[in-house]
Amino acid sequence: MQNVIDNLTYWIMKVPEEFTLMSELEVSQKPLPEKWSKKEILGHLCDSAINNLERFIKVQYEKQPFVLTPYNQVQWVEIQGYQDISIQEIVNLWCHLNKKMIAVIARIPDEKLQYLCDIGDNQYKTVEWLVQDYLEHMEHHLRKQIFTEKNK
Ligand code: NI
Repeated sequence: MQNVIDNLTYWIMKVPEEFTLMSELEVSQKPLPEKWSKKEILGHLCDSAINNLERFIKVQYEKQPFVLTPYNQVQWVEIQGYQDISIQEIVNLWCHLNKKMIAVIARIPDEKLQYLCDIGDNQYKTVEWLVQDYLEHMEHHLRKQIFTEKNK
């Protein structure tokens, strides 16, 4: 899990730094009316942290295999109105949530990393896999949609 913690630590330093280089206009622009702006993508990453924090906590005490309940990502972004919140506020929220995420991940005992979760469609994954997947999902959005070549 140390690699996940190291990478999250890196991004907690990097994300605020990169966003200070972008204008409010740039972070609010939607490529298409139905596509997320950079603000909304970072908001989506806050939602991912909120939902995964709950999972990484519950999986440690609930009956196995823990069943993951999906959440409607589009509705979460829309209902919370990330587009109308300042980028500074979203960056702060994202940083705090990921610091909390590091604290939770760091405390998962080794044996619990092997607990199984039901991710639907008769597929079962370990907690370790889910934690890794949390980071990969985050990095995918950051690299492909937020910090494209220009900002890298
Ligand atoms: Ni996503």
